[in-house]
Amino acid sequence: MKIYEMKVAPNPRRVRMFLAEKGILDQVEFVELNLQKGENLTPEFSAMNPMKKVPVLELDDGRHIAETMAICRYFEELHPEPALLGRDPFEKAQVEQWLRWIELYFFMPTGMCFQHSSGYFKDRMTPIAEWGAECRKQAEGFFRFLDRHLEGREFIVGDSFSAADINALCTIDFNKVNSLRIDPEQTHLKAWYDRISSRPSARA
Ligand SMILES: N[C@@H](CCC(=O)N[C@@H](CS)C(=O)NCC(=O)O)C(=O)O
Repeated sequence: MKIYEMKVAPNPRRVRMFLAEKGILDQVEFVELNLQKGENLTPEFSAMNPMKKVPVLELDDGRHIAETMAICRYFEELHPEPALLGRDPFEKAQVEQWLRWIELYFFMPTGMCFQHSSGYFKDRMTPIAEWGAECRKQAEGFFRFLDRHLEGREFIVGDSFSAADINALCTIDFNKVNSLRIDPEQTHLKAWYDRISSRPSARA
């Protein structure tokens, strides 16, 4: 199996951390693309993922799966332990709820703030600085929301580590590109961050 990625990009990192938690990182060969040079915009890559985004998983029989959480779901089905997408119907739904909240209200504004403030992809989109600034406010708001949620909690969902922790950590770390960091007053978020970022998978 191969995964097409760019190692410093946040979506591929989510998959790598997920695989590391499952102990199966070495079952996959990683193929590095340079996104800024547009190596994801070629006809060959579009045939794997018409959305032209990484990560993309290539199975040994040549089939492809795009989308970070679809790839994670595939590996969760193949390797159910440790469960990272919930263990019972309620917990699975809770993890899904949090994955959607993190993706829609945290990861998306984080990415939009980066793209619209930095012009990193100005060869393929029109950056709008005001939209970048608006998205920054949304991302800042989610830091505050997470801090409140994590008071008295070890993990984002229930009493075990899940993909929600992975996705929140990767989003917080990616916010370095927006110069957005955990405020020292956000002590619950900081304590959770220190615990989660010290897991070996965070360096995968
Ligand atoms: N919804 C997709 C988003 C993938 C995505 O946006 N990947 C970024 C890298 S983190 C990318 O490939 N960007 C290249 C581009 O926009 O041209 C997922 O979850 O996998």
